[in-house]
Amino acid sequence: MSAEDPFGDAPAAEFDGGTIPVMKLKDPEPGNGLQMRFSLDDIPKMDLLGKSDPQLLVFLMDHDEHWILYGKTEWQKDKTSAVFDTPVTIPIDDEFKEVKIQAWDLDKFKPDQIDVMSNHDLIGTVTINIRKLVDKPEYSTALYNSKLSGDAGQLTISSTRV
Ligand SMILES: [Ca+2]
Repeated sequence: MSAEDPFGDAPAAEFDGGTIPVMKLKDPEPGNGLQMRFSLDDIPKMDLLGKSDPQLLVFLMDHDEHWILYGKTEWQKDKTSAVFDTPVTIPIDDEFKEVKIQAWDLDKFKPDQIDVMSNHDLIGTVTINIRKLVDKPEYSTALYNSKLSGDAGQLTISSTRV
């Protein structure tokens, strides 16, 4: 994944094409969590037929400077813009400086196929300093994908301390 992500300066953890490993952390202490809600606009069309089927994945960097999947939204079907219902809460902690968010277009929806990311297409990626999200509760940014000629969508994050 890192080769497709010029803005993620660290490699993804060893990925064999199967299910992405998930980082497990204790829930943040009250007041030390940042609950992020997401919306996505101008989603590029990744499928030949129909619109994209977006889902967002949220990554944090581990001690070995690998991005590890930490949380995800639900997926939605056939969208050019989407407001996701599922928030993701990350810790506000000196251990984690940045968060990486990827939008994927899902192509296979059977339960035993949906967590295998090689079944899906990367729409775009952005890496954001967590401090910026704390300072700016409504944060909007473009997603990037070196394989797309145009924009890879516009991500808006509404953040709340929890
Ligand atoms: Ca699709």
